[in-house]
Amino acid sequence: MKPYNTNEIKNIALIGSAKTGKTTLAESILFESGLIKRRGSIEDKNTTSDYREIEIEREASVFSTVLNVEYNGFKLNFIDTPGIDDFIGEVITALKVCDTAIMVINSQNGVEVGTEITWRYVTRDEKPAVFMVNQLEHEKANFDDSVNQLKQQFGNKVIVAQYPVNAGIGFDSVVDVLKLKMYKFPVDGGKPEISDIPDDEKSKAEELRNEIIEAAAESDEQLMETFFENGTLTDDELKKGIKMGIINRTMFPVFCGSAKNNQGTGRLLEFITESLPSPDNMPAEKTEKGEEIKYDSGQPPVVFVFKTAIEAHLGEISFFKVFQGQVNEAMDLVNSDTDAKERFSQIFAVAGKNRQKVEKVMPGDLAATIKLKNTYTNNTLTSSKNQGVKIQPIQFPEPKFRTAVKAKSTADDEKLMTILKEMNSIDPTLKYEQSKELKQLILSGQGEMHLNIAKWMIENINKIPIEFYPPKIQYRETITKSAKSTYRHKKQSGGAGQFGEVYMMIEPHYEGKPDQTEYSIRNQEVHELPWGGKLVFNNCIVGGAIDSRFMPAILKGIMEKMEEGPLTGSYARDIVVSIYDGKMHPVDSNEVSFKLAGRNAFKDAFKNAGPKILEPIYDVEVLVPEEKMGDVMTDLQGRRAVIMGMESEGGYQKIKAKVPLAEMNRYSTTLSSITSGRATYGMKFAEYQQVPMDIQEKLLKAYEEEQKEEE
Ligand SMILES: Nc1nc2c(ncn2[C@@H]2O[C@H](COP(=O)(O)OP(=O)(O)OP(=O)(O)O)[C@@H](O)[C@H]2O)c(=O)[nH]1
Ligand SMILES: [Mg+2]
Repeated sequence: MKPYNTNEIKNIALIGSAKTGKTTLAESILFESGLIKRRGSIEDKNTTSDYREIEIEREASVFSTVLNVEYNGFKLNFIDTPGIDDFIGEVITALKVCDTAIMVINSQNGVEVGTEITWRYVTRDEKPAVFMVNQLEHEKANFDDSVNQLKQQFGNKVIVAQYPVNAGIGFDSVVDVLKLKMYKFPVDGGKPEISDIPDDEKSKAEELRNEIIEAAAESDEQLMETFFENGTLTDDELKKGIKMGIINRTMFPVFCGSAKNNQGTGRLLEFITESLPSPDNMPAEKTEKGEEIKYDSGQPPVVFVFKTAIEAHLGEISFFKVFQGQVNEAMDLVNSDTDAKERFSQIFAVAGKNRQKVEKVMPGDLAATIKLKNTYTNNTLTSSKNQGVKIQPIQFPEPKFRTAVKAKSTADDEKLMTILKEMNSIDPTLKYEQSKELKQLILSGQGEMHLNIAKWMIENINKIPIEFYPPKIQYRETITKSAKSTYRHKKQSGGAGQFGEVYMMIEPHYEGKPDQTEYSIRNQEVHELPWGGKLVFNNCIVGGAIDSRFMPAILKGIMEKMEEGPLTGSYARDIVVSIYDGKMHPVDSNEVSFKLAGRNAFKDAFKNAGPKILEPIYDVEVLVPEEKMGDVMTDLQGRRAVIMGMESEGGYQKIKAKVPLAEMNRYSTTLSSITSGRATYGMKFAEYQQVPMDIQEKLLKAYEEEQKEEE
């Protein structure tokens, strides 16, 4: 394939709710542009985009797929993204490197929660967008309802560029408001018959055309003047206005058709080449330092890896966007993040599993290379002249579903870790952590389906049987009142003895707490604990009752017990310890003795200081359609949630709540089942709070049982 210049390139993300027809539309696009000779379908499990085993099995997209086509002298790069909320990371990635989003709408359902969710990222990233109202040949298709919902949800910038004349069974015609023509498609799609608009559609078409002309005029002052002078715009002026309106996001045009029957795809492609922005029409990408990188082909290369994947018979493949300079085959670049030297030995233009070799990639274009040694998603590669430049990384969402995982056979443990590492480099929203605290391997991601699909791949592709089991909660322990204790450690068993005695007072710590005044503090150390919270350690010894060289040993003993809290073995936090007296033995006192005395004194005092178990609380935000709100609230209340607020957002309610992590188990699944998949949520760690008394009792009992079992 020949290299395309920046102004001959369009990068487009196909996004939308699940099963709206993105992959089917992509298939029609590939067909229309001549890249494939036969259109595959989801049902026949042979689309270009959903070609991975898991996608064929599930008949749904799981990964995003980069697809490029050449059309009317342009190179169009599409990224077909999965619609299921669990794979939102793929949408976020696609929007990072694309200049326009095509939001596919299923005309049977109009705006769906997936539309809403993905739109939030379109807004966040300030991307131009076009709507494609799909599935118009379906008996339940309702174009007008869909458009009304789009306008209601996203405002009057949503503007009709095409509408169907006969949506539903037998659909074959649309009126194109821009061309002021009717397009009549053959039943199985392809080249339309273009004719004048029938008389009974004329007034509607003209009304809509006036709307679009006005919107186009508003995108530019000069056009506005022309419009006022002449009362209309010429075709060229209209085109210019639409392009500007799209770039400035003052206009979101609506197209329509049937991806399944390839009705409307050709005209959509034509519109893309005429009116969607090229990379250099859009604001420049920024580096981590905030400097602009402007698609300049004369500068040394800056290349951003936005996706990595493993392909059968090929190994690791890295997808990249050139933000500056030209990238040639066999070029050596340096990774700004890992310092690795990498050779782009072969470069490909990719369309799903099809690859074409290219020799040169110009700025703004997307391509792929293989066999990079030490380069991952979000890395920037540069020539040595540009060394150190890093493109702002893709911001992935926090995980919201977790499970503990283990290999069924311990012999596979190490292999499992390697696989998880590889999976994380392909999908950064899939995270894993060997938790020292919980003694579990924790896998987390965007939902139960996300993790189940990971499990499927580990078991079916890597052939390692694994097991999911309930993850433990990172409880903490603390105290609620002050208490004192003394502990004497004494051992006399021939030879050198051991002796250390410690008098200790402990109190709860909180920010701004005044120091205790009962004993004067000679020295204070504030320790930030690695697991959160603090330990304040006061030396209040007078008259040398304990030599100061033993203080670190006492502290060490306390720390040991804090690491394995006295109640349930969880980490303890937010405690002030004052050592106010003690005794030494001239011969037998040593560090070990004081460590043990400190540890046991702490344990005793802790038990009398109103000890409490703390649990992690998360800020949870649920986005739910109005009519499902009651059910979601009832469910949340059953999860000990404290509702912090509610606001409406379009036709949705946003519920903000604080919910204990222990109650969020399988939330994505429950939420999905009580709302028929129409809600979504996000969660983020907020704080630790005391658990209610009854739950504390239960946890203490469970710990006791566990200890007994271990004995
Ligand atoms: N009737 C009708 N069905 C369609 C059309 N486009 C897609 N479908 C069907 O809708 C289902 C989902 O199509 P996909 O192309 O996989 O939709 P998607 O948006 O890529 O789905 P995900 O990637 O899973 O989010 C399949 O059964 C398709 O055959 C259409 O224009 N009309
Ligand atoms: Mg798909």
